[in-house]
Amino acid sequence: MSTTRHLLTSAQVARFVAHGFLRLDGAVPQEMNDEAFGVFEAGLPSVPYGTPVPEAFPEGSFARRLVELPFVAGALESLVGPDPTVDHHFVHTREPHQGSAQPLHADALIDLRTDAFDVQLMYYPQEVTAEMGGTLIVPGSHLRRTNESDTGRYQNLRGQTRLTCPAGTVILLHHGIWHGGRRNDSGRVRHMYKIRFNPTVPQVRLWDTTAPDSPDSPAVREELRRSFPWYEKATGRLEIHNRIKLWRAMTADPGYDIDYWATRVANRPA
Ligand SMILES: O=C(O)CCC(=O)C(=O)O
Repeated sequence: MSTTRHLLTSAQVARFVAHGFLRLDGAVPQEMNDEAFGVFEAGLPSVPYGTPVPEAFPEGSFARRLVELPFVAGALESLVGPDPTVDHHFVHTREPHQGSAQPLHADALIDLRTDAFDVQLMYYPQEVTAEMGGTLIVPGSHLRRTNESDTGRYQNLRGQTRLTCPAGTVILLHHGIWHGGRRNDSGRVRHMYKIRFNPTVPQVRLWDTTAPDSPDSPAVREELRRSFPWYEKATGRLEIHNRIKLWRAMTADPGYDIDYWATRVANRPA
């Protein structure tokens, strides 16, 4: 993957750590959006776990050009580092007037990592309107450990978002995010192309850590302490604790904290 200098800032990465995803609206040029439909129709070869990007997506291929778009490449590099591998890619299609929604799920059956994560790219080549079965996402759900479709019995959660977006939008998601394709009530097909990236380096300070918003800046703190409407008043605070743990790992700062929460619960005098 080519390196770009469009790296994320600390506040943007902290926002990803809090929300579990990052939106890049209209990041893909219209010529590529037009081309995407033919590429999807032709079919995509499967990619086994751990395939380096240049092998998974040969030079000049659509997927390679997609992941090398400067803002996409910069955001990916900031989250999974240079030279990630790929283990899966797939075009998710919601057919016109499709009668049912997909149950809420996470794309992780068993994954207890607290200091590392895969990133899933979702790309929408066309405008997605409210009727078109945009992906439902539950912001802030990615660190609430669940096993794949165990969340399927939840129909709606306060604060969930059903994606609407302009053509060419890319979303990068933590692999643990709760999501699902919605019912397509429109007369138009809706495509979403997903690629899963696995880091090959420790996910430590991979973004632009320089000013103005350093990893311990007020802007970062504000992102990390964000609450979401579906959180329980007390248990919801565990999510902030989980973020502190992840931020400590991602910044190599074992003392990072918010309101002494992680410090307090680590106190075990000898
Ligand atoms: O179609 C969608 O919007 C989401 C599908 C998806 O991400 C999945 O099946 O895991």
